[in-house]
Amino acid sequence: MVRQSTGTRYSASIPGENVSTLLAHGAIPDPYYGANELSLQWIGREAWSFRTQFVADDAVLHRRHRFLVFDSVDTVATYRLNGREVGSSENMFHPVRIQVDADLSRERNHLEVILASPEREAERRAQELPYPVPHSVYPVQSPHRNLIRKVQCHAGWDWGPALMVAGIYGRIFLCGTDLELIDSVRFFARPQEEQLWEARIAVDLSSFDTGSTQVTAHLAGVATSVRTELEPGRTTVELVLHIENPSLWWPAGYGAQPLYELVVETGNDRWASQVGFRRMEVIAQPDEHGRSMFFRVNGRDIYAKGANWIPADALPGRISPQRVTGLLEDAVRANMNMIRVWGGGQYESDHFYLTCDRLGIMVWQDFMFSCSLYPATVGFLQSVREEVAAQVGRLQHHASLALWCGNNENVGALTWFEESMRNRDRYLVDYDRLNEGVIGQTVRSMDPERTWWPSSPAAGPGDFSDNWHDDSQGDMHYWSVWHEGKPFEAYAEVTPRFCSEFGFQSYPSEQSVALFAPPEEMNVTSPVMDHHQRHPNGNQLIASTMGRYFRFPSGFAQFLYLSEVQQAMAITTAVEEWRSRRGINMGVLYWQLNDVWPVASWSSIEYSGRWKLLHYAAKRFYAALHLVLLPDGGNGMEAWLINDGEKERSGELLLREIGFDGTVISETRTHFNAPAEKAALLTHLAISNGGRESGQVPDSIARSFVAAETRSGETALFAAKLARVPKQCDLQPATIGLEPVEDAGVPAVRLTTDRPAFYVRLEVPDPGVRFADNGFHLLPDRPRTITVVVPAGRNKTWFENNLTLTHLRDSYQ
Ligand code: BMA
Repeated sequence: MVRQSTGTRYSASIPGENVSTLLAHGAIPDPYYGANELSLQWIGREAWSFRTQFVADDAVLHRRHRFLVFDSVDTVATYRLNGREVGSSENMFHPVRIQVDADLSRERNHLEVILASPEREAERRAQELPYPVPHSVYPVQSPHRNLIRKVQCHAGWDWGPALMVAGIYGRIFLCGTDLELIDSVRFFARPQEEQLWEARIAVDLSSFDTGSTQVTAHLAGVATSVRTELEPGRTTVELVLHIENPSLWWPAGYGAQPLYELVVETGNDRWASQVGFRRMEVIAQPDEHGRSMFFRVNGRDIYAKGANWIPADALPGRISPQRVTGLLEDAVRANMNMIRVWGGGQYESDHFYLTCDRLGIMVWQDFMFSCSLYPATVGFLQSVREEVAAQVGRLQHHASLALWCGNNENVGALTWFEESMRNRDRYLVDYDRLNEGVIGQTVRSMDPERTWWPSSPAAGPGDFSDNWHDDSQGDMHYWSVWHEGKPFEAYAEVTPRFCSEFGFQSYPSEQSVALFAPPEEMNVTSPVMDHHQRHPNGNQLIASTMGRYFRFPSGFAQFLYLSEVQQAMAITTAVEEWRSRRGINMGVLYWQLNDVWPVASWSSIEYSGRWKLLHYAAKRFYAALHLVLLPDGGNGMEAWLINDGEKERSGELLLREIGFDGTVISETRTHFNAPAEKAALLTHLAISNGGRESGQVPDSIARSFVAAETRSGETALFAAKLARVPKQCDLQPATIGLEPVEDAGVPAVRLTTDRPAFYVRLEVPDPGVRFADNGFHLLPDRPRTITVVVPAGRNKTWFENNLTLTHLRDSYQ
């Protein structure tokens, strides 16, 4: 790699980028530590080049046409082969295929990819625009990121650093052909009659001559071929296969994920991947509440449960298949069945989508446009047309791909800027040219059977309202609790048909904070902590929410812990309310699953990979069968059983009011029936004076809480809930016993307590440790045994010596 302005050279590995390379050479400090990011902004203002030498394979040299192919080049690039310029590109979201017939030498070849400064390139384009096209601005921000086709959050976000990397990702390879190459293979499967499916396979070919080729498809033991005539240019060939009785692909929790290998061969090329048989529909139909919004798979109405995905790292060079697999497996471990690939990030790797296919994670796929207005110039639209065709061609065959969505919050963005407020018509026309005119039109022509959803949030196609506050139709981004500072109780005031975003921030663990802050900065409002908080008033919102609900924590460690507790509490409140309205609401995706660096954010898994308490809470609140206690609006509590399963459940419910000293104040036992695929109100419990004691100062001190238990066959469920906000509860100090045990050969800890303890957190200093449950409530008469998965290299003794425990009463004096 060469820094163009100085000629300084560094050995580099590809896939990778300049920032990771400089760091590996010790040429820059860690961009994630302290405020180092600020001193590294020069990197994005420089041009860089990557050089290599190679000898071409005979197999390629013998072909009539030869190509150099790059999966993704970030961003504005010129290509030189053996000293001659052979091509250029300006969009990292489509592959670059450069014809190098005469330029490829039989001897050693010298290849150079020169990457212009992304920041200067964006600035140059801004100068050329006939009128400004604004974008959202965060505390550290590279300007005009919306004018170049690069991962939008590389320029800085409200959870991410501004690191305008330049690099090359995915594969670089040479290929040769005498006539044609396969650009993409699209797969359309539908049941024809009982047990018989028709699989239509569209093979998109590029031909470089006139001639003919044989196209063959193999699937599930069946094959078919067709001979086709080719002219130079693009041709699509269709093949039809009939597959008897294929096993159906289901979302996680609803059934298995059988996948079939699909192989397409032509005279000169071969393509292979995996496909699944399923019918995926989005049901957006008028009903008594407005218009529905839910996914129906193989005829079953699916309740979508999941989170929003952002890139796995701010530095693309650090994103490995292992990390992606780990995050997706963690999503499924928390009972998720859907991930939204958010529009400010990137179209993910093939590995990502294959993993989603394998795990049963439905993918809500945004196109990569976010929180901004975008130009509608001829060149920009043409570049996006190529991008969309490439991405639809690459991803369309995946069973997991559930829906195409035009962008993130770009309709809302029309109201964020002075320019677009003053001249909405101009910007709305531009929006529509890009959104419907290019993206929607390309999607519909290449993938007519999959739902095209114009934006997130959106009321639906052809509707240009921003849908932020409309819970009658479409998908909703419900941000009133975080951005508008409303109390958690406000979640109950809306019933989104499908909530594709809502979130609440927390800090990561002390261990993660140590990745960026020196000991003397371990104070929530220290400069470094402020630097790792990108939401302009995020720290104030976290602290003021603590004041609203909790007794203020006694120290820094307690503050971090409590920030996780309140985040888990916020999202649990929302999900439990909305799942109890199953039918009207049919999906929840919280913001956000993961982090791109160590930071205060809305994520449930921190950058290190450690699960925050929210992720453990998600495992509980997304369970297919979930027992919920909800305030009844008065002094009592309702017990609900949410049943996503196909079977009705019946059994016994025990509902108790318990004092904070552990004394049972009252209890009721009832029989319940909870129908399949419904949320059922089981019973109601009046609490003695709402858990309060009158005549006390303050009069609102609560002395009790509610616990519910159900037993239905082998399945036992438990829920406990404070009847008042935690700061008003007279929580008692508890002595918790921790005993390392084994549970069926698996390491575990047994916990006992002399008093009820809330939000009990187990912690060890290794982000790879997974507890079967964490952040739970512990009662004296309900000891718990929690199994633990300890990463390789850590033994039982290490675990026992490093395990610590805290709970809510311990967070304050
Ligand atoms: C949303 C997202 C992101 C953002 C988040 C938190 O609306 O789409 O743009 O990071 O809010 O503010």
